[in-house]
Amino acid sequence: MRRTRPRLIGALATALLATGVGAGPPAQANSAPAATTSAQTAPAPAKKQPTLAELARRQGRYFGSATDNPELTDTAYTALLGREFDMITPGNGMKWYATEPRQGVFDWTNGDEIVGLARAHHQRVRAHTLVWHSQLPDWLTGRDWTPDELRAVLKKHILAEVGHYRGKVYSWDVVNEAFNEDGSYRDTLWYRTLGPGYIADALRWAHQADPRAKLYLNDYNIDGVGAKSDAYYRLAKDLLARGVPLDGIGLQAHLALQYGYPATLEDNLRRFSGLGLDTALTEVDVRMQLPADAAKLATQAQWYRELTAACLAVRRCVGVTVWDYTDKYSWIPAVFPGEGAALPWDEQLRPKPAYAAIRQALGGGQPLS
Ligand code: 9MR
Repeated sequence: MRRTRPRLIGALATALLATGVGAGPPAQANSAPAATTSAQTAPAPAKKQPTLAELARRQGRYFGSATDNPELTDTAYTALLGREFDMITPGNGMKWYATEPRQGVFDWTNGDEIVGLARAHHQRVRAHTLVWHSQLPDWLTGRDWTPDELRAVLKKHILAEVGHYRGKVYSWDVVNEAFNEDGSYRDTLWYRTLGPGYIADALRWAHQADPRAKLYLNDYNIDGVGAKSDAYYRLAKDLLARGVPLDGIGLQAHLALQYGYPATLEDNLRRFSGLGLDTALTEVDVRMQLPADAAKLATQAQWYRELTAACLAVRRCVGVTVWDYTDKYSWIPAVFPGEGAALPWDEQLRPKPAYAAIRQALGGGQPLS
């Protein structure tokens, strides 16, 4: 019996914390005082803060987050995801390994779950991604294909997937990460077997299957002007000249404090706009070497502020998406050991200085000091 007491106290403390007792005032106190005698003594009801989505909408933009199916059982996480954002990207659920695990056998379970959740919260979906060299099923990578065979496989996949989500998604990342750092074509299954024409083909098939979806090419390290983003600029110009249905360029913006802020981001967005294309920041995170400290978090906040402002400054930049919103579910620590803390909310879903900085850039409030 003696051992039950600490447990009870622990459970009580957890329950109190969960209801906000002892944790300071709730962030969004909406309740009016229970009984007041005079209007003069009644404190003004606290105003509900606009969300990132609401702030972005006032600027004619969206503010989005990626998410992933395993996280959706976390109710605190999904509540914030549903509240704060108006655009959702499935981090993995629409990739080839998930959607066509066996040749010709399609599985929409994960993608549908995320589209359903987005709908329930009146959010749109940036669908991701159709043609990529990574996260392909073994049946596709485990054998050789003739060009004719592979073209047929690719066409069938795109028509099936884009057809399934026709009318349900805002945009598609049709081709993901097609170039090397020096601007040469990445040596992938697609390029090796089909040549560079696979990109135009993929865009045409996607357009055929959902004429209203905005079709994007998407890549990392094309945030600033440089050899790799030049390659996209040339390709985009060429595709448009040939009447290929391309609507936008997605700049992933996986940034790292140790590599510096891409100072030419805004110029880069502007030159794509000049071609008549939309742009978007599609997978934003700003990682750092751990442990995080106040100075690093302040720099990170400044970067989030700047990149958000850069998008607002360029007419055709349609929105910003963070690659999940909380450090709890960031891909960074698993891939870059010793790095992390890349997102605007920490692992306990508490907003970091970056969150206030984004709000400020969107015109909605002061940064945290
Ligand atoms: O967030 C995704 C992560 O869960 C996967 O393990 C990873 C596998 O490569 O892919 C992540 O998302 C990537 C995105 O699809 C394309 N750009 C880079 C992202 C981070 O790797």
